[in-house]
Amino acid sequence: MVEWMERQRLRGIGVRVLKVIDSHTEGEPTRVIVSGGPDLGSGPLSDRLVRFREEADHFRKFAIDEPRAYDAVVGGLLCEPEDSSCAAGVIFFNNEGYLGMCGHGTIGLAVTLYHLGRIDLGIHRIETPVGVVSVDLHSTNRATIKNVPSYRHRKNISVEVDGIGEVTGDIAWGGNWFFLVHPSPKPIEANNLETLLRISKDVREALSKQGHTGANGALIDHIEFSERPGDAEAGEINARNFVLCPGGVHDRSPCGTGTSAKLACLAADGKLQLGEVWTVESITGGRFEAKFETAESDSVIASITGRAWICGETTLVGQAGDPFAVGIETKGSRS
Ligand code: PYC
Repeated sequence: MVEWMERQRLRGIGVRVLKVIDSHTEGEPTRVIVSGGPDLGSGPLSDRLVRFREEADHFRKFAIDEPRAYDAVVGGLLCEPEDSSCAAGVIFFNNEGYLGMCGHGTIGLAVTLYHLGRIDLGIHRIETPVGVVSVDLHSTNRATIKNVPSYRHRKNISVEVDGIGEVTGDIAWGGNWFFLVHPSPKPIEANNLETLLRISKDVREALSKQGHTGANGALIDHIEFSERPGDAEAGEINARNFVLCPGGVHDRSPCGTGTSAKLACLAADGKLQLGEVWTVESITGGRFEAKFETAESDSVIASITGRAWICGETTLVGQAGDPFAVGIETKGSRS
């Protein structure tokens, strides 16, 4: 019913035009809406996110669902920041809903803003629904983000997963909620991708069924498996990871918020020292270099360095009467 009403609403609007810039960060796509997006008013971005979800969710679907995009695309709605010391505000979203923060997306956003001539190289503050982050744009294609404080919420949580048995991991916050499993239940190799997707979805379902959440009952919607590199790469990278995103697809990059959550766990266990560089490679070969500073209490501020490239400047059009103007639901593939 809600879906039907959204379709009617978009049909009623008639022709819709969104200007977007596409980039990818270490292989993971970001689509920034630069004009034509919903007017969410002013106030904290966390409130504007609620308005986006409740009143304008059809824009999210229009911008990143098929037939105009595909499941891996993360969208970013460029917003006027409330805090005037910030260069921009952004609300990130995906094929399933909304994100608190997005690490690869913030690197993509910085490269996009530079491409548009809206920022120079150097350090900029960016407002997100979960707090202000900063980005240091080193060159046209390389940036370091400093994330919101990241922390481990629970250590060594075990869940029983059908067909696999007991899987143990940590629950941690890095701007989104993660369950981090080490070592990975299956080797992190491209030819295991389907199996990793299936197992990670089963782990996520088991966590939810067995009542495990982030702080204040928050849904754990990202699952990260990691493993040590093989001998050949041991000097180059510290770990390889696989991250399941909320919409049922894997992050092509090593996931900025997931890497932040991982650093919080490594720091809490004394396995990574202040300022020490942790290089992580995704299942598709994208790399981030990460390190942390201590924040207040038991959290860390993670810095994540990666590269992004502009790959499209597009005008998305929704003509009146288009039955797929609010996207094609591919929910089946997400479960
Ligand atoms: O880089 O934080 C990230 C991210 C979250 C979901 C996809 N990428």
